[in-house]
Amino acid sequence: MLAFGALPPATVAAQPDGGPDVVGQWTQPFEENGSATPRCQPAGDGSNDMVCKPSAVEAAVLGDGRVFYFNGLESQENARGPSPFSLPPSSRNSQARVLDVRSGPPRWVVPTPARGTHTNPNIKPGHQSADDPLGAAGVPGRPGDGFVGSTWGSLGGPAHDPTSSPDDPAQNDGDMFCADLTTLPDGKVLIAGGTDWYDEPSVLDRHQGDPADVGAGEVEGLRSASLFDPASDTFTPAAPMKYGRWYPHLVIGPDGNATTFGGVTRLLHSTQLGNVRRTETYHADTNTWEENYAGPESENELPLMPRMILAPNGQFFYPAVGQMWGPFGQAVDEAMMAFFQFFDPKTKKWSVSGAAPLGARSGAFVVPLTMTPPYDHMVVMTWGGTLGPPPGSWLPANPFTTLTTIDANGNVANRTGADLHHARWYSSGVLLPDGQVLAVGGGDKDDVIDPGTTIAVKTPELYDPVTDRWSEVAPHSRDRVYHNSALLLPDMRVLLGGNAPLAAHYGGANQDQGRPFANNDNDPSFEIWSPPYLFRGPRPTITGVQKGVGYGEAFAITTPDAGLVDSVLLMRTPSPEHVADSDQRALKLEFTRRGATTLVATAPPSGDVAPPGAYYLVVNKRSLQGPIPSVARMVDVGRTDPAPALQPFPDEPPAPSGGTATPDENTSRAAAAQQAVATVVRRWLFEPR
Ligand SMILES: [Cu+2]
Repeated sequence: MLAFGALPPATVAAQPDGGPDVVGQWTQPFEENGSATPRCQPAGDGSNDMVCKPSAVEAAVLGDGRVFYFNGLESQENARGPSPFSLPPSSRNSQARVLDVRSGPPRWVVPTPARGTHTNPNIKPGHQSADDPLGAAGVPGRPGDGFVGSTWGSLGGPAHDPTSSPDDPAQNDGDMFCADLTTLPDGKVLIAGGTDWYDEPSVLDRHQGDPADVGAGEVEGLRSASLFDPASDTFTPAAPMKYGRWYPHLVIGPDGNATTFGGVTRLLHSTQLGNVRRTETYHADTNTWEENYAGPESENELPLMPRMILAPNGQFFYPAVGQMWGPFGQAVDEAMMAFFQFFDPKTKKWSVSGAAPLGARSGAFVVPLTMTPPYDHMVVMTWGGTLGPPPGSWLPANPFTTLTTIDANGNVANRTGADLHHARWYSSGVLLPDGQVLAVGGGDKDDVIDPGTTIAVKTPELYDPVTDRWSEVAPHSRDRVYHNSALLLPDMRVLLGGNAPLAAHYGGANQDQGRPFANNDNDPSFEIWSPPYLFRGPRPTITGVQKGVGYGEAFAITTPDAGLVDSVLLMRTPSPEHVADSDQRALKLEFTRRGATTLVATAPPSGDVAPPGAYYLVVNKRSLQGPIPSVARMVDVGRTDPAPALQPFPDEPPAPSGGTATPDENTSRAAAAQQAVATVVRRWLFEPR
């Protein structure tokens, strides 16, 4: 018999046992200008539209310790009908913000311009979809655009540029949503790719004075690239890429240049039967993109947002993970997405290194564990997501963990790790200074299949690579499912933000559909987690270190805690987007003690293991309960600079957050209760008694 009175309380998982020294501690949620400021306000442009506080869909820690972020699905709340038809005319370009939690209450800066500087270079003034009948009819594009364009080109067919969207309202022609971002060695944030929303064909359009919007939605992958300069909080346009890319991925290479992988030129009415097949590398010194092409082996079929990682052999590793949606994002030759592969930036060619143990995974998180000297191998950890190439995402989320070792010769070996306590799709991951890994956020199934039916997983888990165990930690309070982001702050706390779901069931305005469906609101709030290591006693301090270290350079770190320090780390500043952070990495350094207050550490040997750019320098102090990290100093790797390194956060205690957030009407409680009933019924029916 079912005892409804005995149902578990509101959250999906109960509070795990233990004090903050075991499960850590979360701040209250806080959002831009607090709960006293309405979350959404009239756009003030004569339309009936609202403009809401942006939600952190993509984020990056800046060199001064502030956090840059921008949202996605901006103005979805203004959609007036089913989103496939009303999203393109109603959506707007995403908005960026800079969040400062270094001291005192959180503060925000609105960059100039708030929407960035993306523009669609493909738009021709006055252009209508009927003006490009070949493109609209799906005539093959250029080689590299996708499977069709490359195949057609190899047969000698003439090239056609298939992506020239109509000149519709400009409010959403340069959306940074679905771009990727990474931090360049000079500290600027590169944002490449993105979205131009339009109707294809554009039959009726409210913005043109028509009574309704009629036409099927389309997103064009933008060629646009922009740079955000933290010194002035301004955007400037960068040279556009050759290929339009929606959901590409950027990774910094051994020389500090960013290479973009994959993405699609048109998502919904795909004319290419696949994604962009060539990579491009951005050269910041000349503001140019170089197409990496040296023959057919330079092309490959990758899923959307392929989780590329720079491996210790100096090549980019594809871990068989991306966003493998159904019914979109599939490709004729998508079987290749289930294989581990390398892209060699020197030869510009791909090679296959074998089948991934669980095949292709969608919406899984991938992070390399802390590397140790002599950095001759890397262990890449992957968890959760759904299995299979498109439409593998129709399957429920899985709890599986795999550990893939890649050595300096490119040999790849696999082992299985412990299962998560909670299967999760679209979880974020944060590598911590004690070597443990936090899996946080996500939902119990792919939220793109039927938005509003996914139950948020609110209990994060901590993985210990030494014991191969996941343990639950304190739950956060808000749903963080589709488009969440998590990152390590320079004070070694974890910032969690974002939730920008699609409208429930692809319906109209993006708001709660009410019970029995899960919470489906955009959430611009953040929460900050203090990990257990911050409750183990006084933290060590770094009183001085130089601002830049060259490869292999021995450098001094002054600290009154030198005698107690048992590890010195460099951790690359994070830049997560769409639950991927390809540049996230940590390296333990060799070091010796010189007197009571000085450590002499050796910088990593090369860009293959530590690509140039900004890193957190952290020292860990021994304690009986485990390591206690210092607050980070910001150190540039790859170039010597004797000036003192900045420490953006005070030593102790962690800077307070102290902000407030609009309460959310959380129908996930009802949805979770329903799910609990289903679980009880399933057990009662199927489990042996
Ligand atoms: Cu997305």
